[in-house]
Amino acid sequence: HIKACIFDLDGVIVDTAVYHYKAWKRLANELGFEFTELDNEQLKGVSRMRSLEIVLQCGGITKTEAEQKLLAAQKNTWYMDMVNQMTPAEILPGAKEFVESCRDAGIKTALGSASKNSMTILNKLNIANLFDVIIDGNKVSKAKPDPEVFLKGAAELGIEPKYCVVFEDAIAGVEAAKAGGMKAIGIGDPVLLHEADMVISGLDKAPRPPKEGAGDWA
Ligand code: B16
Ligand code: MG
Repeated sequence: HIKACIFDLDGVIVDTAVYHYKAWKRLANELGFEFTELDNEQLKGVSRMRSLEIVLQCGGITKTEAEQKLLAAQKNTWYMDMVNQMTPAEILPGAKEFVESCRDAGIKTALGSASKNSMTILNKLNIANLFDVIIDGNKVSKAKPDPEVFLKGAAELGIEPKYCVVFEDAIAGVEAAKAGGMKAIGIGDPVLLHEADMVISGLDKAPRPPKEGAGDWA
């Protein structure tokens, strides 16, 4: 019996990966090397500082910790310039409707994202009020695949993990949900996300929960 749905942000509710990619590519190019869309796949669901480490590895470059902080801040400035241009039209198909249908069915909703910019993004999309609880990169100390982000979401909602379903597009995110004792619905490639209980192409394809009191959700 499902009592709460926890949603990842990038790749589930909105596709900010394209903006992350443009900003990381610009950083790489200024440092004198190429960064491809395929390289960018490795950054999905990964924290900002870990992403930078991967980018620098792609260029075979090492930087001091102080330099890394500056580079990550520079990337984030470019990224936020793009985020600030976002509109609600960029919400992924069916995402808003699905979260609303959960709420109509009496199911609690939470956001569980690695992004420290989650609040800004949700506000640009006008959907911050769709989530009962928001856990973002500012509230966690351990990155996915550690289950901390989702366990905090469940705890703040007051729902036991076994009654929670997590919607995730990243392998590390699916692993985090399973490690937390939750159900996981993967969004994307069934081969990559084989640890999920079910994989769909997007929230427009998610089975709608029944209206409150109308019985159980398959
Ligand atoms: P920020 P998610 C993740 O979001 C992104 O997938 C990942 O590419 C990004 O590096 C991470 O957020 C941190 O983002 O730099 O904004 O703090 O998928 O967990 O919603
Ligand atoms: Mg994601």
